[in-house]
Amino acid sequence: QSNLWFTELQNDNLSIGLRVEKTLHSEVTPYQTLDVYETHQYGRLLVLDGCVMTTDKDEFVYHEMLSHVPMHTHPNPKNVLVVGGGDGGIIREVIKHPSVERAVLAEIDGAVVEASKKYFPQIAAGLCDARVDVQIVDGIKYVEDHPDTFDVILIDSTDPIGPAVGLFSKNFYESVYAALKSDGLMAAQTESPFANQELIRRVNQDIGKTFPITQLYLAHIPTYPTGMWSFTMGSKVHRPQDVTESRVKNTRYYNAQVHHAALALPEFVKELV
Ligand code: AG3
Repeated sequence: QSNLWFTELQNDNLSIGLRVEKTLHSEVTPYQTLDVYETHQYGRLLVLDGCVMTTDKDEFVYHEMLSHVPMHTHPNPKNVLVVGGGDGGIIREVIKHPSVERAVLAEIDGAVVEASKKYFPQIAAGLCDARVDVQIVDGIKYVEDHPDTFDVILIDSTDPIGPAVGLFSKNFYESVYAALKSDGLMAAQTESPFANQELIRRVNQDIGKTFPITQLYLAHIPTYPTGMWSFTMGSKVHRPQDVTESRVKNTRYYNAQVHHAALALPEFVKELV
């Protein structure tokens, strides 16, 4: 047994530890530090700036829930934009929808895309699909430059510190609104209801001021801080409550019942919205 442990200091008082079998990769990119570890418990682990981004064993929960809840809420999503998400997990789920004609990935750090292709082939698999357009660009600028273009925009960001701060701002949600077609909708990962209450409250207010329909929803992600994770959807017309069945069959977490269950909020979470 190696005695090497990866520890994410989730805040001043909380951490998660995973025993490391092997360090596979470490680099400092122009934007962040990037590490890949082989772990015993969760398989391969991708880390940016010391934070768990994804692991082989639990990535399906996050990637399916950030994509399929909004993708099913839209009746016919053809043009989809993913902001961040350089590992490709969200894109892989998006292109499971037969209606999708074009999926753009706007990732600021090309090193994340390269590392994912090399160390997480199952997660990155969709990046080579003919419908997918990988752009190594600033997502904020990309969104500003493409008004009235997308049916669905998914924001797969890191935590609201460092390179991702701008992806949690009201200005950004307003440009996302403008980049969506007249019945478009968006969803973003919005951290843990146990650890990030102020952020969730603020983001729900800002998205609520920008979009007529706002919906917080939840999933259980074992390797993220506290394990309880939130996502926030903003929609111009379509309601997540109106989904009746799943259009994708090859999922491991998402189905129509899970879709509706994810919209049910515990009392202490309701207070945040
Ligand atoms: N997006 C990062 C979610 C935030 C995790 N935060 C943390 N570990 N402190 C993940 C990208 C996966 N495509």
